[in-house]
Amino acid sequence: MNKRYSTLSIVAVVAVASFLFGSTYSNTQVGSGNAQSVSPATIDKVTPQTIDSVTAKDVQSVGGLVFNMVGADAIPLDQVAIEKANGRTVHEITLTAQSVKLPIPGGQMYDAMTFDGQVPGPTIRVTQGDVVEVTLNVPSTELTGHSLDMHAAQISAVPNFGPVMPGKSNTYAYIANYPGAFKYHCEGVGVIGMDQHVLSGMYGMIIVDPLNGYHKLLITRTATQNGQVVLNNTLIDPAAYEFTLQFNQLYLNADGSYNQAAMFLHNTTWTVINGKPFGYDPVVTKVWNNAPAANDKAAPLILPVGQHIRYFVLNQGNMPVFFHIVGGQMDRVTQGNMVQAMGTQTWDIGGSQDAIIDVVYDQPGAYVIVNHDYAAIFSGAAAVQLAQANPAPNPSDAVPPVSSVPDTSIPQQTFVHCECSSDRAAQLNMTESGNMTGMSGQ
Ligand SMILES: [Cu+2]
Repeated sequence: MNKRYSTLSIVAVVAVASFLFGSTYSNTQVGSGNAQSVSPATIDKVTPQTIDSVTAKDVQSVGGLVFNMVGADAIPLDQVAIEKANGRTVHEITLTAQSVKLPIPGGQMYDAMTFDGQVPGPTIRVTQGDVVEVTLNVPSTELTGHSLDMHAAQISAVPNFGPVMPGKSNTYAYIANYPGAFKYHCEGVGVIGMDQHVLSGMYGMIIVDPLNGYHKLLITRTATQNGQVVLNNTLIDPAAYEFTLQFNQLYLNADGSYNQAAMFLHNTTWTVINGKPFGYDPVVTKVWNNAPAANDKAAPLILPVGQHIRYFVLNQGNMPVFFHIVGGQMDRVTQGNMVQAMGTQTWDIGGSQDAIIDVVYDQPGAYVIVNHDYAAIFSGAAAVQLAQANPAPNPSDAVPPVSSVPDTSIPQQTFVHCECSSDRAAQLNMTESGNMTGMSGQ
């Protein structure tokens, strides 16, 4: 079985790699050799408009698929200063690839690949229309190359997301035109090894806030009036207590190395939220009780009752997330700049998809966030939240940097909590205001 999967993976990787990085483009004729196929001619009959498809000629006219042109929203590096002078904010972000050992429950360690020694990588926060100039450093001590694919960019994958070998770095810049909570991740080396790198920890989130801020939140409850039940609609201010929740899986061999055969079977070893299985559950599983490092101990999220809570949720993994809050409902779900639902129980979030979820908790108590897939819940996708009258410090890896858009973020006190190396934990401990600078501990 292992051989079958590795053969399949090699074929798939070569196919994708040859598409992305091959030096020639060969046009495959649509419909050849298959009478049932739809040819361009038959499509023309059912669609009156002219089909302006990408042809080999089109691709060749821009130099083939290996080309050094920038995408529509890419900024040549020598124009970043011009954009700044024209009024755009420029964020210079540096991420460093680091392969480290990180803890899993039971006192074991696994072979993690990270940005900056932490899983997920640092959360980046910008505003719609800002320039993101990002540099990936790969130290010479790394045993493999890495890369950086940012989903907030509309930019040519080649060469921007291409391999950065040990001892090298790569910089590119783009304008973040759409708001959302976008994935960034390593693509391995020319997509080879991408699964291993992402599922071992090389992923993170970049929040792009809407230029004009978030809308007020309409919440619907009921009341009684003159002996009748009436709707009680309230508009809540956009300013919110904010949390990030990134779902993923770990597929591991007994020695903590990556298990690709398990990945192909979706045979999860651990399901993680913000890098840790049960990292916000000190109550039920207690799997982190004996962790030696303070930043590894499980801690619940603390929510103020009756206040606007905003979750930035991102599925970084290999399986769907059925996002559900035990005891809660989602007052609003936003995806792709559109409100998708108001007052719903569970929201499906596919691979590399995000959702911005707004909730007001009316009563104090325990509300547990889960991926409502039982295999996911019982392998780590459960986060305890306590709603209480007074806000309290929250785990830093669940709190994003404060937005620079007015009336958006309510600043929170945090303490260092992370799936991270001891060096990184010490660094975060020294940067007490790390979550106020546009780039948080996580
Ligand atoms: Cu990598």
